[in-house]
Amino acid sequence: MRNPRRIWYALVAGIGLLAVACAKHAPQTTLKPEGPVGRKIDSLFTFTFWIAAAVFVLVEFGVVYLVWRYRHRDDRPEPAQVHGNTRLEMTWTAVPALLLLIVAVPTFRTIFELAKTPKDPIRVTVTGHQFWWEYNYPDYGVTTANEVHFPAGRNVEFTLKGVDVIHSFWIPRLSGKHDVEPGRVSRISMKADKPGVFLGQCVEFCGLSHANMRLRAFAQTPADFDAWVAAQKAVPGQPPTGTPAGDGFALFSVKGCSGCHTVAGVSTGTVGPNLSHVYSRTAFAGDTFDMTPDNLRMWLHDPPGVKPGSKMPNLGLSSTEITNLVAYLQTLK
Ligand code: HEC
Ligand SMILES: [Cu+2]
Repeated sequence: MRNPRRIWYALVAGIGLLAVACAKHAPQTTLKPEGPVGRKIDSLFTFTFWIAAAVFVLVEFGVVYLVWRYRHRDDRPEPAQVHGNTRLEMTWTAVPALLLLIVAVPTFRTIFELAKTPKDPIRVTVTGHQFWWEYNYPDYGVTTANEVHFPAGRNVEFTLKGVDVIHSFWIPRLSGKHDVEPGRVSRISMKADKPGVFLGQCVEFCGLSHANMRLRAFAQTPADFDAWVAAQKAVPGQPPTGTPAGDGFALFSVKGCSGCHTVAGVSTGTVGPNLSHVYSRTAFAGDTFDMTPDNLRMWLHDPPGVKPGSKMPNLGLSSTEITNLVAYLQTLK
């Protein structure tokens, strides 16, 4: 044992890795798909996994056995040295080729099935921004951010667009990943079996806050989805002057928020998320912070301070200005 401590480290790391597999609360596991697309990918994975596992065990067992069987011993002569064995070489070429062929059949079938355009889908255009997701529903005239809603049991077709760097859109329990590239439009479809909330995130390193570019998908009953669409289409009312929210509303233009953010009936900025109904979301800033007045305060105080690299600048707002702006944001339900 040259360095027993290293072996301990390796052991602890190995056990740690193994323990990860026991996680009970794993909202982003791909191993428990909740829709037909996820299931197709998962069964392909399971099939390939068992073939790979069998090959692994056979090869490793063979290596360990041969090392042990022909290990050096002083009292034993050197084993016969051979070079070339046609039958063996043909076997270990043919068997892997056959295995690849077997794996290729369901792989190709799955690829073609997943590429099919779904019937009667809900259409959502996804735009990846550093570091948040924009969702636009062309059929409903709704634009929102970070949280995407769709009816369960119905196909959703996401059209993916990028505007800055490469991102990757992934809702692990519903579907595979798909890159979101600037200058290129691609599509990915999925469906949730039943209502539920699914977490996802950007899976292509895109800058400082890549890890803070998460997303949340709400699969809803058709009635709940319709209600959500109706609420998102509503034009928010303007708060009465003289109240904190009214002052916040005025600050929204004075402080330049309106230049970057859209609020229906008020402003048309597109640099940041659409805020028309921001307070109806459960979280904000790439699904990083829960939607609470305290968190909004923290955010407005210094966005890049709490979310590194964020494209929303620190606007040097005073405490009172923040109080009023938060009061206004809370009216945007
Ligand atoms: C220079 C453009 C710009 C200005 C000015 C700006 N923002 Fe932002 N804002 C952004 C961007 C970009 C994001 C997304 C940041 C992220 O998630 O990394 C954002 C995010 C937000 C969010 C979170 C929204 C969500 O759903 O994730 C809120 C709330 C917000 N801004 C409010 C304001 C307010 C209030 C003002 C004015 C005091 C303001 N912003 C000024 C660009 C701007
Ligand atoms: Cu990203």
